[in-house]
Amino acid sequence: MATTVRKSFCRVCHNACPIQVEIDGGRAVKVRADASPTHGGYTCARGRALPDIENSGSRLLHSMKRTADGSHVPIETSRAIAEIADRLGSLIAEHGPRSVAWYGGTKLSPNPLSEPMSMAFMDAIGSPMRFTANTIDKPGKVIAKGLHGSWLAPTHGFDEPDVALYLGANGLVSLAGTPHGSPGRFIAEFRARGGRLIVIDPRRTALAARATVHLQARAGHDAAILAALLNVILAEGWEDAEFLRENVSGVDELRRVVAPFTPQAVGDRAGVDAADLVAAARIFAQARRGFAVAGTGPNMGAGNGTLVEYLVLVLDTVCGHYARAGDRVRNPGTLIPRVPAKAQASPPRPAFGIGERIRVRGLSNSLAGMPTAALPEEILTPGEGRVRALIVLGGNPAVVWPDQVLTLEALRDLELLVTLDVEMSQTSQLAHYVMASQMSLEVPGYTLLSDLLLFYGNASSGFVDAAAQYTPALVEPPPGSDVIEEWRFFHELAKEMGLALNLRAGASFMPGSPPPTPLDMTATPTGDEMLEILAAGSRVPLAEIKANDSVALYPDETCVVAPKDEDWPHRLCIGDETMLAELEALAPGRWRDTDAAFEFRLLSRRLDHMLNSSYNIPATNRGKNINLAYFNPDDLARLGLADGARIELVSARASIPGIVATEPGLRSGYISMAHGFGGVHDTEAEFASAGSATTRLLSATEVFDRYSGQPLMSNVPVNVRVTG
Ligand SMILES: Nc1nc2c(c(=O)[nH]1)N[C@H]1C(S)=C(S)[C@@H](COP(=O)(O)OP(=O)(O)OC[C@H]3O[C@@H](n4cnc5c(=O)[nH]c(N)nc54)[C@H](O)[C@@H]3O)O[C@H]1N2
Ligand SMILES: Nc1nc2c(c(=O)[nH]1)N[C@H]1C(S)=C(S)[C@@H](COP(=O)(O)OP(=O)(O)OC[C@H]3O[C@@H](n4cnc5c(=O)[nH]c(N)nc54)[C@H](O)[C@@H]3O)O[C@H]1N2
Ligand code: SF4
Ligand SMILES: [Mo]
Repeated sequence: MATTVRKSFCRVCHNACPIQVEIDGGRAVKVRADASPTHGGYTCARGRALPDIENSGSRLLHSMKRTADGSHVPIETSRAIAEIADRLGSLIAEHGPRSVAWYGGTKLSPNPLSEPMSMAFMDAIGSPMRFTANTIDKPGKVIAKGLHGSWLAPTHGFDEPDVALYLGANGLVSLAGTPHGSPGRFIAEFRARGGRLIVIDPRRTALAARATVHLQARAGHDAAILAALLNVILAEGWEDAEFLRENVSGVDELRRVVAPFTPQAVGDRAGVDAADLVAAARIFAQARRGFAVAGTGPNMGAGNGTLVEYLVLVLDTVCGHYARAGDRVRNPGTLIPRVPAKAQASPPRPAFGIGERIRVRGLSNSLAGMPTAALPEEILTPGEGRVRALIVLGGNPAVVWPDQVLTLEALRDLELLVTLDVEMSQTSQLAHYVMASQMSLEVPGYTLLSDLLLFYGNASSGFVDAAAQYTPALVEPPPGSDVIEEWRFFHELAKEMGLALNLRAGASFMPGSPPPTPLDMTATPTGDEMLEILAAGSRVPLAEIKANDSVALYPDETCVVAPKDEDWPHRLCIGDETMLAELEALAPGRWRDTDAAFEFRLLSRRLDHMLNSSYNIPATNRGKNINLAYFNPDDLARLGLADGARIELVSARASIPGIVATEPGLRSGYISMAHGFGGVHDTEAEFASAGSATTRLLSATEVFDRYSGQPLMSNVPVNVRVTG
């Protein structure tokens, strides 16, 4: 067969890089960047390794069933679906629909149909127990937006900012807080234009190295630091007074609560110079346009991610970082209904304690979804409605859910654990059934996720200008394999259980979105037919997007921010009572020192070559298959340790092995180590091949965000035991 080159976009991470895929003998053999107006020919090493990822020796080519002795044997996919249908049917009959839970991980993203079809299935069985990785990531973003209200026009975001503040986010590696495209080029061009960069991170990250001001603060003090910045801005009169007067409530309440957070007191506490805090506040507030964005670190570092995200929104609001009447909307969405823009606030709304309740710790559903960190207890707590079955799609609870000890106990306690995965992940090793899934190049797709990111958080990611790309399936699954598209699994399962499914449109929460489409349960639709349903009502018809074989811009010159309606009563709220009460409790003088018994704090971090636990294979890790424990060189010298030394990290909860490495830019007293590694059997062989699970050191129940249930996952008190 001749070699052909087809265009597509990479679905390994959310950055949607346009690619050219060389296909030989029906297999992808090479991936290179495609020139494009959006990404400027950018790809990363992971994307270019896509042929190796999809054809790797560890790729799962057949579904698996667990046998009585705990090992797995291949099973025909259709047979597995019939058996799962049968088991689910009996569990629902015996324990009710709530006994069936679903968890979607980061790999929901390669296929836009995965999540909507999962939801259609959960609707059909009538279970509210739907969990995602969002509540162990940055759940505060969505909850805080609920409490604060949203501006019904764009934020400045990536649209020609003069200032950017990154709080514990490292976009140059994670592509979080950078627009679609090359993150390095975005930052370089921003700096070259005179843009000023503020980074707050205990580690001198690649991004911090390019900053105008790097506040190398202690972890876990982000709420206090943000309060100090707000205090300086309001005290100096640098706020956007007119915007606040017209559109915002709670200014006086905020002013009162942030007043005790002086730069001196907060600087002393967080280990930074008061003068640097003041400088950062001045730079941020005196810029014309800008954004602030928080990453995972501050969301995980003190069990108060919602408060941190709320104060980040407040910072942008106080500085008026919003499009005004007459401004053009550069990205009104493409594969979703047109987002109308008006220079006015949509008011705060209930954001937590809504919908289904968890039976432990008073936790419940929130705008960020059900609290994933509480699902293990929900599984292990006897009583009516107890979760007995869990379907995991593109996630890896066994190594990434906080509190691995509790998680493994819960996963082992389930009567039915099903995973949809592409390899025998750590979670799959515990599953009753593992459904071998098709991979991205084998399924059609489009950049719906990029549009949905517009609603996620200010300046989180996405296209700056309206753009979209469709890709057909480029290759067939490997010969002799028996793999299934994730959405089809749910379609087949529903058929088998005699259920009817209704598919919601991609942005079903938007006004103007069509009602759910009843699916023909006697038919076997194609992925392309399903994508049509999902894009119903889109601003640009799917046919038009399909007509371009690469990413294209779909501007709408007529989309301009309309003026505020006359007598529009609503305002953004920067004085939310619950948030301010939580902040008040952190005021200087009310601080308590905790965990003095632990010498170090363990920080979360991301690695260039990985995506959480996915694709730890030679083509991506190039021999670096374990997660090293990075230390400041002075700390290592004091401990008498050198690179490669074996240690034990000990928290109040558990201990894990680690291998030492030096990171000169890390603040003393911290260890920086990636999650998503390790095994489930606690063996030396697992450590040698896959490193260790930092989630084992975490407790889900000690320190946690009371709105999302997200526990302390960074800044975790640990001691170091030298073992050799
Ligand atoms: N200690 C600590 N814990 C953390 C974090 C941290 O910073 N520190 N970060 C948290 C965050 S932000 C997140 S998002 C979560 C991640 O939580 P998860 O999403 O649950 O974990 P991933 O490791 O991303 O899991 C991806 C799984 O999908 C599989 N996979 C890969 N490609 C495909 C595909 O095409 N189809 C299917 N069906 N499966 C596929 C992979 O093999 C892997 O098993 O972890 C959280 N946990
Ligand atoms: N290459 C790569 N890219 C990824 C991923 C990956 O695994 N690899 N994962 C993806 C996922 S799921 C997500 S959610 C995003 C996450 O993207 P980011 O949020 O940018 O995640 P990190 O790169 O870990 O950066 C977090 C930073 O927070 C700092 N930090 C830790 N604790 C604290 C604290 O208490 N306060 C402050 N101020 N800083 C702190 C850490 O030192 C670290 O530099 O990345 C996505 N992109
Ligand atoms: S940044 Fe890398 S992994 Fe992400 S979409 Fe682009 S090429 Fe793929
Ligand atoms: Mo994440």
